[in-house]
Amino acid sequence: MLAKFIELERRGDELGWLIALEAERNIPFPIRRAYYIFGTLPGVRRGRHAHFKLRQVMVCLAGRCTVLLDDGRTAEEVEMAGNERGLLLEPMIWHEMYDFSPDCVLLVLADGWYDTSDYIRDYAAFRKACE
Ligand code: T46
Repeated sequence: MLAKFIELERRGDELGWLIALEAERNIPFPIRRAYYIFGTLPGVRRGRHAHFKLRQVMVCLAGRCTVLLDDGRTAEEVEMAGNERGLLLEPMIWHEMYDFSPDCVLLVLADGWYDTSDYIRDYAAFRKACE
């Protein structure tokens, strides 16, 4: 299994619910950056890269989408829907996101600041780096 999920414990009561994301507790690294992905148009494929070093956790806050994970040997599709589990995106995992519902919101927590030099955007180069 390439997909590693983190179960996120829901707190609250009949008044409503809350999920806390805590660095080095349920999120297994210090968080340097958070961003969210929304308003993705129909038919769009996002991601299509791997990171050399970055660790990330993705949580689907609303709607749904599909994530493809590929470690250079095997590939796996994961359905993202529901805010009670996070998907751990480790370094050197090629990932693509697609089949977004119009209301999909993906929250991503990362252990590094935005750094374009950490991206591998060429799939052949990624496969070679995996050898
Ligand atoms: C990833 C997947 C899951 C910034 O200015 N700062 C940022 O922190 C990020 C992440 C992006 N940007 C800019 C760069 C582009 O102009 O926002 C625009 C969209 O970024 P990108 O095309 O890289 O978005 P995705 O959805 O393809 O990929 C993103 C992350 O970049 C990536 O690290 O793992 O989500």
